[in-house]
Amino acid sequence: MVQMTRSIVHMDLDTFFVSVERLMNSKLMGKPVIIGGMSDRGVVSSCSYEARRFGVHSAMPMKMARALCSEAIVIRGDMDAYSRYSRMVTDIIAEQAPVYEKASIDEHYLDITGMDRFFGCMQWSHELRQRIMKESGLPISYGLSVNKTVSKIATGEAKPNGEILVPDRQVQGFLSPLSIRKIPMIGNRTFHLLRSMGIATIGTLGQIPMEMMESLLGKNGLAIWKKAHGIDPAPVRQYSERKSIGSERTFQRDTMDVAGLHDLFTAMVEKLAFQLRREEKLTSCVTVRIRYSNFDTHTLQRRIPYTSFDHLLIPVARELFDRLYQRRMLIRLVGVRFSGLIRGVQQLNLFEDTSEMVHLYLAVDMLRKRYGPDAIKRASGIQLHDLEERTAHSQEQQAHPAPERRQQIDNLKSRRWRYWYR
Ligand code: DCP
Ligand code: MG
Repeated sequence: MVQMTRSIVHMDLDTFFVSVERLMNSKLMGKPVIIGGMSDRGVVSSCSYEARRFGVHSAMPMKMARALCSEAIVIRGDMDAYSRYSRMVTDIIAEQAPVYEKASIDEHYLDITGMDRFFGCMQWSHELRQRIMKESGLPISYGLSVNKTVSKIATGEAKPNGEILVPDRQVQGFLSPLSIRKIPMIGNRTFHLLRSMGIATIGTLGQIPMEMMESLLGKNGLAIWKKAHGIDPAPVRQYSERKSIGSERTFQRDTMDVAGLHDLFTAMVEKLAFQLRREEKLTSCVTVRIRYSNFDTHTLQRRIPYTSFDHLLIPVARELFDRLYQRRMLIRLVGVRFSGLIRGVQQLNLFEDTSEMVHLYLAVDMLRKRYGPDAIKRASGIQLHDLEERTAHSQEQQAHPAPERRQQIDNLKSRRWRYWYR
């Protein structure tokens, strides 16, 4: 069977957090703006092009960014607003695109294969981009090409405020002169290794035999080799708000112990939030469920700004439970679920300016990664031991497949949201 050439769009908002701040305060237009925590230990989340001219870039330590650009206006994050605008853009895309994937808080992949029969893919994408900019007020760029990798690289080249088409026959010519850094997956270490071998451009990288790349970098080497040749069969995975992770407990003996149940929610949320962070995901919706002894089941859910932090999620789960638990009746089952998942890592320092908090999370997650999810728990969650011992069965479900391991490791290594190649 002849494989049909696909038409894949990658759209990414320009200087997303900064652009939202500019919508709320037009005085920030044309000025160097940095979004990041005030503490020296924080890193840059987003920065305007005026700040980039001084060498500032995302994930750079704030201290360094301020040293490079002392006149920059530094703003603490407003995750609430960013989440609202992120949803607004997703809603517009969802209305127009046949298949789309929300890849992070500000980027989407669209599979518009076949659209050319009606409009022409470039025209269709152009109109969608115009609509997004008009309705949200935010600048956005896109790349249109034959697969996700090439389109993502094209978006990077189109920025700021641009659009690029890379047709099938031009893929090699487009990639060749670009720096190897532009290949998603090439982190700092791989970059320096390849640079030390005199490899600077994707074109040169493409001349290295596949076997050599594999022996040099293992499986990763093979994947990089493919990307350098513009090969990427990965499908656009339809985004669903309903994909979720959750946890449920059924009690052997039904209970009315509210304090114990609060502790149980703490422990369940803590475990799930750790799972989010480990998989580099954020949630934007919490659902709590209770079942009374007579099997009456009630659920309540709340949309929240994107997060993966237990100290933000625990109060939401507890509050939902308090609102649900109105009839002083015995409870048979409780559950909590996170949905509206996207890929991403929240910069804690943006919102909580205590570096102790950042370090606490890092330390706790490290212990859990090494010794297992139960290695360390909140004190309030510990008393729930009693309750847990009575647990007849505990069920953890995952309604979607775990993301590719390789990508997780790469994301962790580069500690960035998604631009591995910058
Ligand atoms: N982000 C973050 N920490 C990072 C990287 C990103 O908090 N290390 C947040 C802030 C960004 C948003 O994610 O605004 C989107 O990330 P991008 O990499 O797309 O960066 P920008 O949208 O800011 O800039 P660009 O115009 O290059 O896309
Ligand atoms: Mg962006």
